[in-house]
Amino acid sequence: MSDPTDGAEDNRVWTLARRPTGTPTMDCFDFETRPRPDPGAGEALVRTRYLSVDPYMRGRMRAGESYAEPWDVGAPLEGGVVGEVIASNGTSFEPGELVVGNLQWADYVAAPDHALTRVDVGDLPASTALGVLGMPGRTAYFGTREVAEPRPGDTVVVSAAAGAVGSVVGQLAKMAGAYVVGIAGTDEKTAWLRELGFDATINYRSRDDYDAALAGAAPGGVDVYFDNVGGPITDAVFEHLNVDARVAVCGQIALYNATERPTGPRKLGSLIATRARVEGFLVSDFSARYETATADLRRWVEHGDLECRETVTEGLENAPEAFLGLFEGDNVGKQVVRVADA
Ligand code: NAP
Ligand code: FER
Repeated sequence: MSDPTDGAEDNRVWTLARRPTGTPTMDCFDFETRPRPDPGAGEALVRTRYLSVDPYMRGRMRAGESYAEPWDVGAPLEGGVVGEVIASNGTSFEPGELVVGNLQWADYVAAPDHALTRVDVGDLPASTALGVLGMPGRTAYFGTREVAEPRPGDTVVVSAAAGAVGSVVGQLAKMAGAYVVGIAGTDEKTAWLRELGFDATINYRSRDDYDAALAGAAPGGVDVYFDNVGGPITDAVFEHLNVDARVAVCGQIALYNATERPTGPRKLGSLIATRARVEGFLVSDFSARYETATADLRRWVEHGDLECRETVTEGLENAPEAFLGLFEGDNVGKQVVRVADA
């Protein structure tokens, strides 16, 4: 049998070719072939199964500091990866174990013990460790329960509702007894949201009268708004907030490719009479409780109480395209890239 660590094979790696202005394009990425890494002392060799593409990575393409470190020009891109340990050079991991980490967009990576976390997805696909059982699922879990706090009878509006975070938020809000309105960009997505139990949906790409759409979908006004997008959709929702409404600011994807910051204030005047509370959050604020969240989410998925969908792009070579598709609404549910089979 051949030694899987003999370094004979090549390793394909995506690097950042240049920083984009506005909407990123394929020429921002370079696909290189490098030698397969040898795990040094205290490192494991991980073979990538799936990698995650996420909206926040647009921020990593910028030079400025943010909550995520910028990617360096010329250096490998990195993000959420689930992979299999194929060799261990003095780590606590055994070959065959499934791990997640913030790792390179590559076929193989050598990583130290502390950069890897063992995952147990049970009978679910390994990719769920990047979706409902990973960062987006936890974002929905804490953002809904700790920030948005829907109560029975509340009207909850979720934007990017058919995405990785939004689709889970809507289902958790239903579990909390709320009336849930989902906003998404295609009829296929809104049909899926209805299957998930959303009470009303708006396809924001098929109409521009957002105000009338919200009046129809949420006639009693909005008690909770889980904002994944910002921009004109959020402006419209702000006009429908009820007294004591809560707005959880999770993401602003509609603005991530903007070349200038939008001028403000936008609709903040609506917060005065409503005394609404607007609160931003990062999933990492809740890192001490990730295990509880993942255990709950896994149990709900296994019992059929929570449905999750994934859009799987085949092949490491197509990872940038999958990433760019997030800004076009190409994904339903969590967007992942399959790099290698089990
Ligand atoms: P996602 O929703 O699975 O994918 C992005 C979706 O955004 C697209 O499918 C698209 O769906 C929608 N979209 C793209 N451009 C848009 C635009 N201009 N206007 C309105 N909708 C647009 O992504 P996700 O991973 O679940 O993330 C959702 C949001 O949560 C992002 O803003 C992300 O940055 C944020 N987030 C925040 C945290 C945190 O800790 N605060 C953690 C994770 C994610 P449509 O077809 O509906 O347009
Ligand atoms: C994190 C905090 C926030 C993280 C991702 C985010 C990968 C995403 C934020 C966003 O999309 O706005 O620790 O880990």
